Amino acid sequence: MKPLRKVVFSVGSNLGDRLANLQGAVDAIRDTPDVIVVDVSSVYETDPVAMADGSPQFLNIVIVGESTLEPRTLLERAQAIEDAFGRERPEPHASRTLDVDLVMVGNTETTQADLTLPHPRAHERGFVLVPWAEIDPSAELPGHGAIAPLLDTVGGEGVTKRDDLIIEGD
Ligand code: PH2
Ligand code: MG
Ligand code: MG
Repeated sequence: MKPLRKVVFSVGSNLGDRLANLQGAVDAIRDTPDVIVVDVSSVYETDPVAMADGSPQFLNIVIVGESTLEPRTLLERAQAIEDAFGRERPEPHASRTLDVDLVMVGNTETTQADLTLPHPRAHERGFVLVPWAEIDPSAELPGHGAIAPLLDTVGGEGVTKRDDLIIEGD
């Protein structure tokens, strides 16, 4: 039996129909064999971090699931979902229709050219920690410990819950 690992995705969009793009990502992750979606956060409107001045606001969510898939397979799936939603990659910090990032996969700690786990900046990003803490307050990020004190340090500034924007369930 392959191990069932916890997997956490951070999903963001700041181009096009942002809510539809997030909904599409949730649906596509739910449709992935050997991935179980356990919980999806509320939708948050977030100030762009480390992007060009004047970049549009993001919508962000966090998805917590379980999977027997290897981290690399999950990465490939995430990139295929981005591509399906018209993601273009003109430069690293360009605005994007859809960004699907792997935040953590079980206790995997790895640094490869195209895959670092846990995600190297998740622990310092309010747009990851706020939605994640909403659905999984006792979560721990491998190498960083509990997310609650990380969130206390980072704070929730620039991260606003949008109760009017609903991601549909299965
Ligand atoms: N993603 C980035 C860079 N900056 N800012 C916000 N608010 N939300 C994101 O998802 C985001 C970002 C790189 O992927
Ligand atoms: Mg990202
Ligand atoms: Mg990404």
